[in-house]
Formats: sequence, structure tokens, C-alpha cells
Amino acid sequence: MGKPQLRGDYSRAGSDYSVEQDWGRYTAEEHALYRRLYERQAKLVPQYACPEWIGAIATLDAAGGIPQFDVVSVLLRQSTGWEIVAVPGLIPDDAFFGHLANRRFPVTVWLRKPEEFDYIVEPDVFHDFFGHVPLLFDPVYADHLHEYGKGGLKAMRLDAVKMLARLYWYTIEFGLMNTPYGVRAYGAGLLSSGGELAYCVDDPRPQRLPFDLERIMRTDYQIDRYQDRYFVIDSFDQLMRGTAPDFTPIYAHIKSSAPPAATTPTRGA
Ligand code: HBI
Ligand code: FE
Repeated sequence: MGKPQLRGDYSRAGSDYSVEQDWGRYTAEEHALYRRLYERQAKLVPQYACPEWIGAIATLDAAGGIPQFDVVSVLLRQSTGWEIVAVPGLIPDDAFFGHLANRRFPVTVWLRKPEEFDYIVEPDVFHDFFGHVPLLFDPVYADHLHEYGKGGLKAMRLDAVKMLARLYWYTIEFGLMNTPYGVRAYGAGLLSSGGELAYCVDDPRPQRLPFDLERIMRTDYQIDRYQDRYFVIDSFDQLMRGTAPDFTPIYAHIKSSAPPAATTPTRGA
């Protein structure tokens, strides 16, 4: 992660960057804005979200306003052993991977401003909760993300985080899936986006490529516009199997055959 000016309040964060959600602090206006974001996406997801996500959100009762993380964590623990940890915003890689490796998903506490309704650079509570949390109820996805977290800690030791971050980007954030209903989104950056959710499925312009681990790890991404290409999995089982091998030789191979340093944007969400 580069060093952009982050807007959350990090002053009260613990050494693992966790904070209290302090749910009572949200204003009526913030809950209303969250509901508006939710309602916009609720019109799109029946047509564009993968069935696993649709099945999970139905059990969550998340439409009424900014959710209470503690309440959802109880359900998550019962279901897949995950929980939510509140964070002030983007956190350093080691803290982020450390949470995932312990089945804790970091969810940002603050909500975007009304003028950011359509687009926001950093992840906020709407993106993190609406986009990411429902899929943590899927057992295969949940195990995959746990493995990803462990892989992240290892990638730090191997100086390979950039390659692993691309995997996260093209799957967890912007992944597509073949389903009986056609191509659907499972990436959180798509599920929480007012514009890109329809674009990623319907628009003829972007490439939709079959999942290919090494190609993903070689492919730069842009954080500030719709993606030029998406990678399509057939199932979370395929994602789990495809990312099960030890990446150490793959990292070495990519590094030894990489073109001279191209400029890579830092990651947002
Ligand atoms: N922190 N809160 C938060 N959310 C993220 O998605 C995130 C992060 N820190 C680092 C990070 N992502 C990426 O560097 C990794 O996914 C590779
Ligand atoms: Fe995200």
C-alpha cells in the first residue's frame, strides 16, 4: 500500500488496528444514506450478483441502516467461524493479512458523504459490509479467504505482496462467476458499485477471461475507473483449488520473467 492521506480516525486504533464500532454514534442522516445505497444496489443484485451472495444477504436483515457488527459477528461465528473486526479504514498489509489469517474480516466504520454516493476511492462501511460480508457465510469462500490471509503473511516474507494483491483484486474485489443464470458478480467492488455492477456483466467492452492464476498475478489494475478485464471463475471450489498450491515457485517464475518495472497504481477499493 502506498501512503495516501487516509481519512479515518486512527488515533484510537489498537496495535492490530481494531477500533470500537461505536454504533450509537451514527447519525440518522448516515443511516438514511446507507439505506439509499442499499436500495440502489437491491434493484441490481437479483440480476447481477452470484447466487451465494443473494442467498446470504437474505438472511442478514441489513436493509434498515448501518448494521451492528457485533450482531452479525454472532451469526457469522455460528455459520463459518468468521467475525467482523471494526477498523478505521485501510490498514497496513501485515495487520490486514493477520486478521484474515484468523478469520476476522476488517470492516471500515465510517460512511461516505452524500456527494460520494456514486464513487468513493477508499473502502467505507457500505462497500466493506454490503460487498464483502455476505460471502463470508459461504463455507468454501470463507475457507478461501482464510487461506488468502495466511498466503498474505507468507507473501510479505517473499516480497510478493504485489502479485498476491492482484489475485485479491481480480477475485475478491472484481471477480465474476459463471452461474446457471449466466455470468454474475461475486467481487465486492462490483457488488457495492452503482455503475460497474451492470457494466461488468452487460457491457461488450471489457474482456472476460477464464480464471488463470499466473496471468492474474502478472496483470496490473486501475483503481480509479471501471476494469478493462475481468476474470471469470466457475465456482468457489475452482477458486479454492486454483489457489491451493504453494505460490513460491510461481512468484519466482513471474519475477524472473517480468518486464522491467512498469508503474503500478497503489491499491484502493
Ligand atoms: N485494509 N481495511 C482494509 N481493507 C482492505 O481491503 C485492505 C487493507 N489493507 C491492505 C489491503 N487491503 C491490500 O493490500 C491487500 O488486499 C493486498
Ligand atoms: Fe473491498
